[in-house]
This record gives sequence, C-alpha cells and structure tokens, in this order.
Amino acid sequence: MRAATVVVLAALSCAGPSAPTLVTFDPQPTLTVSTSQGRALSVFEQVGAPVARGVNAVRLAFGPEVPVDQVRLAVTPWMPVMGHGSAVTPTVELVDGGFDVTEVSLAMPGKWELRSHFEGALSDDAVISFDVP
Ligand SMILES: [Cu+2]
Repeated sequence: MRAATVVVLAALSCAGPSAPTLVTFDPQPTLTVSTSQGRALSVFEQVGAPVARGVNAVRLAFGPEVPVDQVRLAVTPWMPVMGHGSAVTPTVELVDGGFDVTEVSLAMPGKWELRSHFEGALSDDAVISFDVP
C-alpha cells in the first residue's frame, strides 16, 4: 500500500519534459498574414485566452523555409486610431519554428496592431491586427 502511494505522488508531480513555460498556444493558427515581402506568417493565440484587453501572448511562425534561428524579431503594439503604442515593450523568445511574443500589453479596447519587424537572415515586416473587445 505504501508503494502504491509513492507511485501516485510521483505521477502527479511529473510535469513532463515538454512543459517549460506556463504559456500554451493553440495548435492551429488564428490567422495568417502576408508580410511585406510576401511571406506567410502564422499567428497563434493562447489556449483558452484569445487576445483581449490586458497582457497577452502570441506565437508567430513562418514555414520551414525560414531559418528563424537566424532571424531577430521586434514587436511594437500600436493603436492606429489613436496614434499611440504601449508602455510595455513585448518580450520575444525564439522557440522551435517561431517566436513567442509575451508581455503584449493592450490597455484599451479597439483595433490594435502588432507591428513586427524581422531582420537577420531576412529583412521583412508584418502588421497583425486584432480587434480587442
Ligand atoms: Cu488608445
């Protein structure tokens, strides 16, 4: 009986090797935008937490033809109707096949853009629009 208890506790405490982050993204992109250079950029939202007013995270990914490990990304949130950005600069982390963009602070409801600039192995830009409720 004691051995069985130990096994159960071990199973409960094992998060597994593939859970290094608290953020989990949908397996399917919410939308795909075309960059200035005509590349397809897929946008993934968090599971159960689509982009909304407050602090958000998204994953951006190209197809396998783009060597993202040789690309740097900077993201600027922008509210075009009111002509202002966000007080917080998003954090960009390279992940397998794409970029996780966290600390995306969208303080007001309305249309926001994530103005994305890629440089390094490629030089490209994309504008990702969200209607924030
Ligand atoms: Cu505003």
